[in-house]
Amino acid sequence: MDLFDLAGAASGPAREDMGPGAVLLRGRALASERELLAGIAAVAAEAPFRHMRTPGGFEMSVAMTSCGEAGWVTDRRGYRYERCDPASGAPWPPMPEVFAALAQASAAEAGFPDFAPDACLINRYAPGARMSLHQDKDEQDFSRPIVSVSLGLPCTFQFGGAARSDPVRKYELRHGDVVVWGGPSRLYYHGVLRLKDGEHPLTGGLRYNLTFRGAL
Ligand SMILES: O=C(O)CCC(=O)C(=O)O
Ligand SMILES: [Mn+2]
Repeated sequence: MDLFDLAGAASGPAREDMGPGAVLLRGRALASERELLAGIAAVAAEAPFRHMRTPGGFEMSVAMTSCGEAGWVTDRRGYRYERCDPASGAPWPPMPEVFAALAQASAAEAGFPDFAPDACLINRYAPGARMSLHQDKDEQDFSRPIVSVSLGLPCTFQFGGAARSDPVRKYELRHGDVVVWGGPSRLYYHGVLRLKDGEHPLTGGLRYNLTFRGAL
């Protein structure tokens, strides 16, 4: 370790600019990694992970569930937020306090001090799962940012621009990393390349992603 590394370690994890209003906060979720994973398990015990279908009829490779006042769903009728889990008819599980606190603190650090998420989509990737380039545009009000937390196996995250054809940059997202995008980049295209095989001490062969939104 040289002096530069020591200085970096002393001043906390790095912060990388990804574009206007978009920032990668390395390691911001590490301090609450166990509580976050316990929260995911508690939510999934009530609202199990499922592979939903796109409006075009394709089964998504990513398994999903949600918590908070609304959950993101897709089926033949389209993409939308629902207050109840269609699988059970019951309201989505409440958002664990540790989720909301991390989302709020991360958004504030990225320059969005008043973010209070009402929805958290939980994505679970097994090796081979991917999420193609898309915009998050099913929310009511785009003045609120997206906060995305990565846990478990690393992935390659693509972050582009306002048009699907804009060039994309690739970022390796590792366990504990948080990405926030809002303001001018709120509707930027993004996606996740096929997850590679691996083994993580806390999640085994899986990657989890929490995306916090202001949906309603
Ligand atoms: O898994 C990720 O890092 C991104 C997930 C995502 O873009 C989404 O759920 O809309
Ligand atoms: Mn997205």
